[in-house]
Amino acid sequence: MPETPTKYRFSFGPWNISTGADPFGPPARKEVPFAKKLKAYKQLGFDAVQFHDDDIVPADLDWTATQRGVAKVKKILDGEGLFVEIIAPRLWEDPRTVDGAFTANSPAHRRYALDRAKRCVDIARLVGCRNYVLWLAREGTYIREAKDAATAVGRIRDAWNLLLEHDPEIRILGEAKPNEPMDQAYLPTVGHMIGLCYTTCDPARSGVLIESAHSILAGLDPADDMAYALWHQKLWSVHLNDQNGLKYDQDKVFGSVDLRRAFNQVWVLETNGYGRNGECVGLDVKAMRTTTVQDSMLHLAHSKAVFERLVELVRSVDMKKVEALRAARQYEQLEMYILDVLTGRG
Ligand code: XUL
Ligand code: MN
Repeated sequence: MPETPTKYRFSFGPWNISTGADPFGPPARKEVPFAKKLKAYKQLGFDAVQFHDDDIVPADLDWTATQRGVAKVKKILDGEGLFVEIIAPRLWEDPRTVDGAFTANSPAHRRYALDRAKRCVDIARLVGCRNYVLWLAREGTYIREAKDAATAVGRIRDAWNLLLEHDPEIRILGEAKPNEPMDQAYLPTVGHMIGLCYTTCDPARSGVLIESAHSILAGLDPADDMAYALWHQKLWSVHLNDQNGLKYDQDKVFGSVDLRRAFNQVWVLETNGYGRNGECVGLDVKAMRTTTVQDSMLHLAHSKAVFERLVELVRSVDMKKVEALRAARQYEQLEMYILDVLTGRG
């Protein structure tokens, strides 16, 4: 356990304040204007913003207009006292990424993806952000025979290298997700991502962002995934949220489905010093479709509050007692002790 308590810093992305649209229905609330979203960060007690490239400026602007657009947003951020924690190229909406981005079968479409990804590195530099996230949304297949999977993995690694070479200061964080939108992703788990990191031209600048729901969708425990990445010193950001079983990606309030699973994530982060090298606690959560626009930021405030309460609980754990129970292999008693902690009797 760290000697002086970690002062956690929190982040989220503007997409986390949404209209409630889903694949079966149009927006259910009015769009909150961008400037109002940026104003909300400090009001909600957050420190940093997570962006996609086109959250900042439209993807089709020329470089001069891009620089101008980025400078405008940077000025607002500076005025609000916010910094950019991560930036990610949105490589899944353009018609040229329908068949994947780096792994598309069309060479022209792969070129588009590489150019757009490089431009996003340049935007990261302009906003003073070193953390570049690759969520490889469409790098997978609907049918296995559509692509050669080995070639696809190589293409992802080549793109990763190209980005590292494009800017000697950028760090790339792979965000693994096993499915959705694809049936099957080429790099479905944190383990796959970390394996790839070691094959890049600069493993020291190659790491991961772990999203709780993505680990759960892969049938894995997010706390164990986090521990694995922490051991490799490659956990550079997180997207905390919750997920009720193996279904569509839900992005529920952190801890709202399984409080003990959330407690274990906080335990692993806290006891391994996460946040002490500037890492943020990112939240990738979505308000329910039924939520009104007035309440459309509560899920962020609630997720942060749950995290902070769980930090308090983790800090209250009597580690001597835990160690004694571990040594005596008294796991029944250990489990009850944890349940006591979680139910306010620890
Ligand atoms: C998708 C997801 C994305 C990434 C950022 O499931 O989590 O929002 O976090 O591109
Ligand atoms: Mn995410």
